[in-house]
Amino acid sequence: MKKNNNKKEKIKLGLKIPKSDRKVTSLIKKAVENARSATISFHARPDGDAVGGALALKRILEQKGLSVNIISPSPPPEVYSYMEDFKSIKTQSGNIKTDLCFILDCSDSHRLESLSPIIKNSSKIINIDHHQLNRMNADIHYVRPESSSVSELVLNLALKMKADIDRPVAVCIYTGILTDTNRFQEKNATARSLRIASAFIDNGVDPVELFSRIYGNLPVNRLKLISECISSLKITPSGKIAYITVTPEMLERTGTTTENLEGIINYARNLQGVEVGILFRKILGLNGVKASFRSKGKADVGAVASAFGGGGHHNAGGCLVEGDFEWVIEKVLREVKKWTG
Ligand SMILES: [Mn+2]
Repeated sequence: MKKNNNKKEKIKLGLKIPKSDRKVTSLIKKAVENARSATISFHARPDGDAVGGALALKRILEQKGLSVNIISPSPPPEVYSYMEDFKSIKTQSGNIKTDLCFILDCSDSHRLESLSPIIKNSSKIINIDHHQLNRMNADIHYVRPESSSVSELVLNLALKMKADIDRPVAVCIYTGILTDTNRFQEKNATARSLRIASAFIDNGVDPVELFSRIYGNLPVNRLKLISECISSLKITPSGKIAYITVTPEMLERTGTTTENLEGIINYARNLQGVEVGILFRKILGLNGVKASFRSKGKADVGAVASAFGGGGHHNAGGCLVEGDFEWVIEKVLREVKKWTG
């Protein structure tokens, strides 16, 4: 396939928007047609899906003549700086008195952290999300838990608005799908998300280059953290539960932050014979432990997390449990064992 180097050229995807999404996307389309300006925001400590979805949406709305701001509650990861217009993302609230306010990938307004009060004063709020449980207050809800990513929903909206999907938009959306499906490894790697990726690759998106920009760029201190985490790994006598424990000292020693813990839980879950992987993290200055769960079998870890006041879905969940480190671990393991036997 000849690579297309013209950024402006429109990509022909040959994809239709899902029937069930037509009504809500046409509502959003109307709102966009009646607006002149928009703000886009997303959850704090944004990931590839939040950043990619927002940058794609910005470009699409600008095409329709809107002036658009992206405001992030915390700095977006530099690893995504290859995306067009990345530098335009602001971290200060600035002027958000815009006609529309899009909130992406955010299950709860608390996850907007410092921005949550500002968003409340905004005019029309459009909530685009794919979390199982979404508690956002908004005027229009476009929430699809079955979708691979928010970026895929942004693409559906672009199709509805008959926007030009050019290479920069495709790169952003591809990034969102790739990162949110954990490299096409999780349940949300649907046939449709793979079809979208395939159409983008046919039109000049380079999957090897994007993969190496995102995953072939591992800082040494993160590898040191992974090494410490793996050293902490324990497996219960049944062999069905594996858990990693993380202390603030481990982060300090390796010069890393909690963001660097992303994905490390998979080392526990992916072990042979293991059904549930857990990551326990001691919280600095708090008598509590954060537990994250991943399962690959019948164990419903969302239910386990809910039992401790947290949440999630069948294969992934998280909660914060008050109490001493060792005591919490024991208590949580007992709950998980109800599922693994
Ligand atoms: Mn997402």
